[in-house]
Formats: sequence, structure tokens, C-alpha cells
Amino acid sequence: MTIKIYFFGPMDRSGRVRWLLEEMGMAYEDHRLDYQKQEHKSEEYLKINPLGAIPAIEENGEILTESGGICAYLADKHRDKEMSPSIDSPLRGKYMQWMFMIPASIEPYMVECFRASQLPEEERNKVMAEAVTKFEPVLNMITDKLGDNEYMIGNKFSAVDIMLASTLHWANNFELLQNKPTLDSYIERLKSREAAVKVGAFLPITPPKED
Ligand SMILES: N[C@@H](CCC(=O)N[C@@H](CS)C(=O)NCC(=O)O)C(=O)O
Repeated sequence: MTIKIYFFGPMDRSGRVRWLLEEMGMAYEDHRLDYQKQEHKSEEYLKINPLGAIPAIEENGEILTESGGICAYLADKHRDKEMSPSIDSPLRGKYMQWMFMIPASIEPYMVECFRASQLPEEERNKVMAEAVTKFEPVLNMITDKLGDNEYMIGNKFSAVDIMLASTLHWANNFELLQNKPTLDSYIERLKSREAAVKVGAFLPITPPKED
């Protein structure tokens, strides 16, 4: 059955789910919520996600939320599409580490930068400069993991690359990826994937607009 995706626009966290489904050649149907009209806080949508956030998916009447959990679930459910290493693969541990680490320990820096971007200039520059310093070990860890490989896990494209690329694209938006040739070429490689182009995974990040 076709999976329904609740979202605001192409550049929100639903993009990860859409990109993964495209990579797997699976059907989905977009259900757009109007951010300006606060449709994600409507009584109807709060029944879908009581936290009033997107993405959420509906599959056979079952609702799932949390972009990382949705991607992990879909990749494992459709193992024949090879978007995750099998449970007994030696690569599984690192795969799980990164699937959790990206939303739990990397994404919060982006949220911090977003909040900083709303501050008056002087304060903003200070918070941003601190964010750049704090983000450096994260970028080093990613660069070390990649080494000479093209992809993060076993040098084979996986759901981790989708989660990470979407987060690094966000980081790029805040100019946090200065002088990082390994990461630049990683992003360029992912940008050229047919599924990423189709879903507009690397379009400029803009706030959700009114319909
Ligand atoms: N950890 C959640 C974060 C969900 C989230 O914050 N989504 C944003 C859009 S990308 C949202 O719905 N914001 C509206 C709000 O929280 O009011 C996930 O990865 O799905």
C-alpha cells in the first residue's frame, strides 16, 4: 500500500523519508500541511502526531513519526533494497550508531544555529562562532569515518548517507563546512544521485511558505 507522507515543503525533515523511498523505488503520496495556517497544530493533525511536528507517515493505517526512526524502519523492512546492513552484518553496529547519532547528537547543533540566526547581529555572531568551534569534532569524526570511502557504512550507500547528507546540507546553510574537501566531495557525490535530484534533496533551505 502507498505510504502517505505528512510534510510542509521539500526541505523539511520529510525529505529524508522521500529520498529513501525514491532510492528503494517505492510508491508514496505527499500530504502537505500549511505551516502558516498551523495545520500541524490542528486537532486533526495532533491525532496523527501529538507533538505537532512533521514528518509523519501512514502505512496500512499505522502512523509513524520521527524521521530517523521512519528511515531506519523502512530500510530494515525492505532489506532487499539494501539500504541497511543486515542485523548480523559486522557493519550493523556502526550503522546503528550513526542512525541514532545524527538526529540525537549532530542535529541539535543545527537547531542551535537556527535559533542563533534569529538573534540580533552581535549576539548572533558570537553564538555562531561558538557553534563552529563546537561542531569541529563532529566534522572530524565524519571525515575520519569516511576516510577514502565514498559512503559512510562499508563504502556502500545506505540510509545513514541520507540522514547525514540532509544534516550536512543544513550545516552548509550555516556555513559550518568551510575548508572541508572530503565533506564537499561526499555531498557532491550524493547530490548527483538520481533519487536525490528527483526529490530536490539539496534545494536551498528556505522557511516553509504559504500555499
Ligand atoms: N526529531 C523530529 C523533529 C521533527 C521536527 O521538528 N520537524 C519540524 C519540521 S522539519 C516541525 O515539524 N516543526 C514544527 C513545529 O515543531 O512546530 C524528526 O526528526 O522527525
